[in-house]
Amino acid sequence: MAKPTFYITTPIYYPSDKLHIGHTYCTVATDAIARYKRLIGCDVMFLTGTDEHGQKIEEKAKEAGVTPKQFVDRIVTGEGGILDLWKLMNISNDRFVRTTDDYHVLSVQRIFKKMYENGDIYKGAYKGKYCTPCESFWTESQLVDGKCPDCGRPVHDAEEEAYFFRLSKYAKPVQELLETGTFLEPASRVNEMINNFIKPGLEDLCVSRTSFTWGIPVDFDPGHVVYVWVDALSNYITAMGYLNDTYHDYEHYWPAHHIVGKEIVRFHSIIWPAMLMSLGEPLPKKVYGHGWLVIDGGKMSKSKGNVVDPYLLAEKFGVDALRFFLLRTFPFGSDGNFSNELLIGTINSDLANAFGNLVSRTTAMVEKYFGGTLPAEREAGEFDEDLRQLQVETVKKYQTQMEAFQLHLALDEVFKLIGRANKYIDETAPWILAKDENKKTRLATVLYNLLEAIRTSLILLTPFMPETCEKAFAQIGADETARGWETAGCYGVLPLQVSVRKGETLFPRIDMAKMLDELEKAGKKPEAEPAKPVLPDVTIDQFAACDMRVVKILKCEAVKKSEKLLRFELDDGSGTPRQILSGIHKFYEPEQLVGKKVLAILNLPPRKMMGLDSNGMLLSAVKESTDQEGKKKEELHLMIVSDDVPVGAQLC
Ligand code: ME8
Repeated sequence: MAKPTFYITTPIYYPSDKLHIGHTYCTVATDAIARYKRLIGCDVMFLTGTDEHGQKIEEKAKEAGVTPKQFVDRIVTGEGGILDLWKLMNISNDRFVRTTDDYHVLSVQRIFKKMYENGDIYKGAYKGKYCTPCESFWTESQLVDGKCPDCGRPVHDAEEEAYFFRLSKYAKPVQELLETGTFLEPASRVNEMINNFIKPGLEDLCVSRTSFTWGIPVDFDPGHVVYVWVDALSNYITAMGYLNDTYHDYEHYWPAHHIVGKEIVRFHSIIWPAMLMSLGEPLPKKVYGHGWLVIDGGKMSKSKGNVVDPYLLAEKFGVDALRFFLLRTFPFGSDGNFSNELLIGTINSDLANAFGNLVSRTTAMVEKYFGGTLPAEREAGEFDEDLRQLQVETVKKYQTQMEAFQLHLALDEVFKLIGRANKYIDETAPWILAKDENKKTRLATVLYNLLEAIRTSLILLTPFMPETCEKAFAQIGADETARGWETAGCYGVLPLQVSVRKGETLFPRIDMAKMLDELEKAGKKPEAEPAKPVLPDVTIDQFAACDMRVVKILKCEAVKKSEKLLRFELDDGSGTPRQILSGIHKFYEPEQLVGKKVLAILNLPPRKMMGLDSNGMLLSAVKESTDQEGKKKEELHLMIVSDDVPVGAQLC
């Protein structure tokens, strides 16, 4: 029989900056649901990705002196970028969509055209307040004291030609969809959408822009780019092959379950279904609006400087402990106040004490009393049935909660079982049974029952802590056949003469005060380096002996097999191109530099690097800093000179 399909998505994140713990929270939650669905036997498609167009990215790239594509590439695929973060966090996405991918661009153009051709997109005029120096449109409500919110200068009434989507036409069917009660969850968000957006009247939506270019062009009207939300929302179907030939899974997987933060529920539960209605396509199965992680009640944001770095936490606590903490602590639909104390406290109480201890005590007793392998004989006793019963119930309750995306409640159930198993140890007191030769069979039964309770817990914890559960399964002697969903809650799955392997401590206890101190140090911004003392005097003749000139970069390429080196061909004014090698690849891509004029010293003795001659040296300013671990870092900035300065001009 074909497996049931299950398609789940995260928002596609903006690569305008490094992602923080809030993004990690959403992706880890979605990952746990995807892993759970695979575990119970579904054919899962898990999609995440990046939303790479729009004015903000265009501006950030400009500030950084690179093209928008170079800018997003660095954040998405560069070292320590988004792909690296998901790899680190053990995210099991099946596909990754970037809105700059060719197939997506093509599909979005076709989607836009389809809605235009069926009369749902029309050309009109966008009226607003315009700030000429910023080249930006604002609505009345965005103005600050009637002035541009960015630069504070006066604005004037202006109009620009734009395309509009007939969102108003879909108000009624969208309201009906919201009222089904199953489409948008948690239920509280339904009223919010209806009262705040639908009831006041849905206005048609402006879906094209002409004020910037970093977007998907409207192919039948160049000069207009598609509104970034129309572009972004479409990812959920373009990445399955809707209106393109790159993928062919649209019929198979669509519709999806969308996991999104509460601030973008409006786009997903009003605009997105209206777009799909216009396209005549099936509507999403569910939109789930999760809460925010906040710090002292306020949302994390780069501009507030209060973001929490997932890399740092994963490094200090381990990936699984971090994944677990995020999903165990905060009810998925509500906001949660993040703090390092809470994180350490949860790891210590749930993972080190309750869970880790159960595994280590049980395996240690099997080793101590039976040399690691249990004998086959059994003798039932008091408390056994109670523990066994709870396993069966836990699996059922866990499943109900997981199906409702109530991840913290699902974990509550598992921890009730873990707590019950720890209590069973106290009730049966294996150390007393061990003192009596006649009670060895009973002792073996107690330990076997504990191993079975642990085995069930591990199956249920796998979606949350995949790596740890793998290790713990090995420690309790559970092979592949004893790890499957169908065996959760069953009794007698482990071999009667099961052998355990006491391994590393799964979660060592953390010293709260010491760790808080470490985190504080690591999180502190590196202090400005003191200025270096000026070097001893040189004579004017010594200075004049250095032949430093303006050179133009004719060619620039990476040196094979070298991470650092770039090879430059330079016009130094002599008529013969000069070759110089420079170790600045970490800071510049070759295509950024071609055509630029820079400073070089030409009369240093030639040097060979990676078998190539370097005849001089490009001059750079060195920015020294200390990173979070206290390591010294150097950043090089080439001395780029204005284009007006002629090639060959000497420094004097
Ligand atoms: O909105 N707590 O991208 P984005 C919890 N590109 N979750 C948080 C969070 C926090 N403090 N901060 C961010 C966009 N998130 C659009 C989406 S989808 C077609 C386009 C999570 O980079 C949360 O899931 O701003 C939120 O909705 C998402 O990151 C926003 O990411």
